[in-house]
Amino acid sequence: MPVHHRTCTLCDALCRLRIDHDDDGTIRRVAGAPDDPWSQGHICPKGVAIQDLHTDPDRLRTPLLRTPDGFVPIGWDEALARAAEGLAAVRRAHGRDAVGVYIGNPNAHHAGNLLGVVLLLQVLGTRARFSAQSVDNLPHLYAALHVFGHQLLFGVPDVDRTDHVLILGANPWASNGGGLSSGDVRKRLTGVQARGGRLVVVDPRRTETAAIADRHHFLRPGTDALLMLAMLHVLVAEDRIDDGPWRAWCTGVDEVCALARRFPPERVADATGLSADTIRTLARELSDAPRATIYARIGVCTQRFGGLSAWLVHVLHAVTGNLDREGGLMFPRPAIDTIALTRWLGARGHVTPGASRVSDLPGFADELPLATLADEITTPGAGQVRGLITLAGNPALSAPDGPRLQAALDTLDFHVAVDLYLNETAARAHLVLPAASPLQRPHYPLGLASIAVRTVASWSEPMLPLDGGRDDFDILADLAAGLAAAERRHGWRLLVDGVHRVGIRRVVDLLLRAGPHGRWRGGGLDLATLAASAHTVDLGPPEPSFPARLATPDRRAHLAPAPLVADVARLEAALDAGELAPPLVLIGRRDLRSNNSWMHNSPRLLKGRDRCTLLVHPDDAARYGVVDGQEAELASRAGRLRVPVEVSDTVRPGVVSLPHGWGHDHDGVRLSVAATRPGVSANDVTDHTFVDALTGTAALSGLPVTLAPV
Ligand SMILES: Nc1nc2c(c(=O)[nH]1)N[C@H]1C(S)=C(S)[C@@H](COP(=O)(O)OP(=O)(O)OC[C@H]3O[C@@H](n4cnc5c(=O)[nH]c(N)nc54)[C@H](O)[C@@H]3O)O[C@H]1N2
Ligand SMILES: Nc1nc2c(c(=O)[nH]1)N[C@H]1C(S)=C(S)[C@@H](COP(=O)(O)OP(=O)(O)OC[C@H]3O[C@@H](n4cnc5c(=O)[nH]c(N)nc54)[C@H](O)[C@@H]3O)O[C@H]1N2
Ligand code: SF4
Ligand SMILES: [Mo]
Repeated sequence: MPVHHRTCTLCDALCRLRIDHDDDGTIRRVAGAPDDPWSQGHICPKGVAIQDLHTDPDRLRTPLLRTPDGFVPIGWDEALARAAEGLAAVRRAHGRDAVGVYIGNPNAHHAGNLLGVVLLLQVLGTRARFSAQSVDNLPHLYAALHVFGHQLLFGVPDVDRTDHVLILGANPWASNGGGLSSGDVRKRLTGVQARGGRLVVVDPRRTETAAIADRHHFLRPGTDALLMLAMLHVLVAEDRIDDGPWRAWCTGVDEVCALARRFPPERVADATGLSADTIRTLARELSDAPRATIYARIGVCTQRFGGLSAWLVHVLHAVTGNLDREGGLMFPRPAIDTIALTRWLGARGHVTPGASRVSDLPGFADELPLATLADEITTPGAGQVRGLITLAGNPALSAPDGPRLQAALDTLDFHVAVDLYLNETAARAHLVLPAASPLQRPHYPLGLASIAVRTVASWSEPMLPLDGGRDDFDILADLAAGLAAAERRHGWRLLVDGVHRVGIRRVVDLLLRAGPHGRWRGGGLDLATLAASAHTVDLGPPEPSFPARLATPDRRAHLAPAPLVADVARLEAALDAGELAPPLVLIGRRDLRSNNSWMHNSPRLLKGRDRCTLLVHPDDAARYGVVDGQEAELASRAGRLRVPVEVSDTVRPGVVSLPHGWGHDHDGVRLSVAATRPGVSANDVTDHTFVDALTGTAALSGLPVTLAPV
């Protein structure tokens, strides 16, 4: 039986899949690749369900045009011509910035999308750029820019060589290591324990990860920055600031240590919900461990003090001697060095105060916060967004205050969606362009290889022919070329067509050859060597690279950047005003069998118990009069929803937890399996005004809510 090997594109883990199939392409079995040096046979239920994704009758196989009688299938030539005309017409009438773009999460998983998006953005030249970043890891990018001089220098916890991992706001048992590409993340983390090291989880919920950790502490949501300032206080007070070589290339140590003196553990104990003793222990462990690291993910990002938290993670690594050191926070240099490449292209990142027309939030790296998209669409004036391209995204469910954004989307003059499905966002579009399934396209993990715990590279050929959809790279290049032609910008059209003809294969080959392990630099790597390998090519562990790779003008890591230091006053004001401890707050949760707002149309993933439930602590259930298994009403300033309650002491009292990405009961959506168990969207209650004001990231976690029986 023929066997096809490829790297899974469904999450950050980069598992190598082994797909057994018939000569006609009928899939017999999807499994992990046991001989793969990287993922070593690991696969999760989503990886297996890549087959369902491919064979799903609801997966779009033809472009769709909205008509008064609903969507009708049309051919690709007509679809692309209509897209170019429609976008150009909006720009003719209202100016260049009137067409906005939203770049969804799956784009980060495909080299073809990343390259295609760059082409399209160049031709669009619009200020109205939005992406999932501002509901995700923007605080990490913001902190990396300020501390290390480049938005992508945010580092990877070196879990393979450490003795101690503090996990803050991440649940790798469900999420397979978001921002920590590691194949089998569970094996790598339990490996720390097997070596005699320790895993400590600080999370408002006793997660699946917390269940296997050596210790878990229930933190009050949104107080990580306070916790880390108090930990720094302990390190300073107990004279534990490391005296290693990092001091030669770090500035601002004294300033940040002086700042921490304002935060003795006793001052933050009530707000964080952790005793002063616990905070001291957390600090001492980090300092005592020979090698230690902090793995901080979405729970520290999508909250009101995400920027501060991301920054303090770097500070704690530095002052314990764990920055850019084996077993600490490492800064990988992948086979295609995206950091060097983006630096060369001048894309280190920058903050643009006043970028938004409709709020005080800053822009970052030429993007506006997703929390402002609805207002950008509905607020009249120069630059009002009247046309939109949504690329591999579902902001109708993924953005804060979903109903508000849905209503705004419905007012657009022209909206093109590029997706695998007629999802809740595409169902509101005028034109829908179907992307190829993951098994129909070539793949190089351009984005994710730079957050991997080892230097890895892999190539995947398309396994199956196209069946009506097209590779995103081709769609994006054709959209860009079509718009350039419609606007008579012939130079751009030639350039886009040129890059399109070169193609993703040759671009990846050139970048590999020029990369740190490439043929042109004395290494052996090019596309041919990768393509000849059935498995992931493992190029070893990351190596220390500072100060040489620091991208600040003075080649120093800045531990006390002015905007972050200044933002501590906002945190202190919230602490003193008692704002950090509302009676009841909402947090999210992820499940192994779900992927943000998609993969819910896979029968094998959807089966089993209901996963879209609200976890409520028994004390809160009694207090608010809600009952296990019955519906309750969850409300916030922004909205309300009804959801079944699951009483559980795995959440902290005063905290309720609801997963996001559900709510598949919208009109016009074509997700027939998901519609049988639609669930509700957590973003029906999240609030577009509840944000990290420093970075513009939506605070999806820690949102004040009320709860009542139905
Ligand atoms: N309340 C709350 N909201 C959240 C979060 C949370 O924790 N809580 N998490 C946030 C985070 S971290 C993220 S990343 C965002 C995600 O937000 P989005 O990126 O907007 O949404 P996804 O749900 O990932 O939807 C991805 C869409 O892309 C389509 N797709 C998949 N693969 C491809 C492909 O190869 N090509 C194309 N063209 N389309 C494809 C899928 O069908 C799906 O419709 O949600 C955010 N929203
Ligand atoms: N199965 C599956 N895997 C996924 C995804 C998916 O939807 N499903 N999504 C992918 C994406 S886009 C991303 S970004 C990653 C995210 O990967 P993770 O960051 O691991 O995401 P979560 O599993 O949501 O874990 C976040 C944790 O933060 C906790 N938390 C909430 N608020 C706070 C807080 O204020 N402080 C602290 N310390 N903790 C808090 C939550 O209780 C939760 O346990 O996962 C990726 N992998
Ligand atoms: S863990 Fe992620 S990469 Fe691995 S099989 Fe599951 S979805 Fe795919
Ligand atoms: Mo994400």
